[in-house]
Amino acid sequence: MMTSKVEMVSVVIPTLNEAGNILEAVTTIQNDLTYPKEIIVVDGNSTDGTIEIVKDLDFCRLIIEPRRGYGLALRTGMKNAKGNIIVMVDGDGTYEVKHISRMLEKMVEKDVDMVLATRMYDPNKAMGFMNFLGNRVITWCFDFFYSQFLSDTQSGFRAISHEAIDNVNLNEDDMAYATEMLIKFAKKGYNMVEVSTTYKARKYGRPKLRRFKSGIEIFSTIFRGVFEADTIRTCYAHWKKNRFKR
Ligand SMILES: Nc1nc2c(ncn2[C@@H]2O[C@H](COP(=O)(O)OP(=O)(O)OP(=O)(O)O)[C@@H](O)[C@H]2O)c(=O)[nH]1
Ligand SMILES: [Mg+2]
Repeated sequence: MMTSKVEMVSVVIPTLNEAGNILEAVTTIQNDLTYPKEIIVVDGNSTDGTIEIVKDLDFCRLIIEPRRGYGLALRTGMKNAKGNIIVMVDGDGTYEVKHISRMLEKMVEKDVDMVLATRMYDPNKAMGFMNFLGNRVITWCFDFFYSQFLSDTQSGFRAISHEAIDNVNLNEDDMAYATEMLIKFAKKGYNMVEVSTTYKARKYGRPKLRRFKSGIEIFSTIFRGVFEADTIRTCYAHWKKNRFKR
């Protein structure tokens, strides 16, 4: 696996009522990112005009995914992606989309399967305190249970090898999708590194994140991953093979 060359980048952007933010995000990507690319917006049937804005842009592909969920939207977008690299990023203008090229360079330089944008070294500290705290605890648990050294597991801004993502089976429909992806990459031994980026507070619209619901789902994903069938099956097979050996 790993990434030796960026042939084409598919930028996948989930949107749900991001009319105030989406235009700036996609035009910045269109103007800044010089690699061969496609920009795919996966909209959850927004009612605020997001769809109309994206429809008018000839450099964007619009996919409507009427089923609810951040993870579902990303999965649908990725299924339609043609690039050998997939970049996932929010359409809410909070991530520094100018940094996509830096992430891609890092991906090739380090020959890894995923580069995450970490917001933990951002001097502006634009992340809200509760999100920061939740993210910290989740990230500690994830690093501990899966022997990783990430600082921002909840970052929704990632460059991923298309081949690698096709090799893992992702089922989470909502925010836990981001964590499930990391768990399954870690289990396959895929390499993940971070690049430090800045973060901005949301200018328009409301967050769709429901902290309590997502927190429960994320922790259950982390603990389920530890006891998952494949882990148990591997251990059981090992035990069965060796049980009569003395
Ligand atoms: N298509 C689709 N997109 C969604 C859905 N839920 C969230 N999104 C989008 O996914 C991205 C992440 O959701 P946000 O609401 O920004 O969540 P967040 O980043 O935790 O919250 P903020 O701190 O306010 O940015 C945004 O671009 C949303 O518009 C959904 O059900 N369907
Ligand atoms: Mg956001």
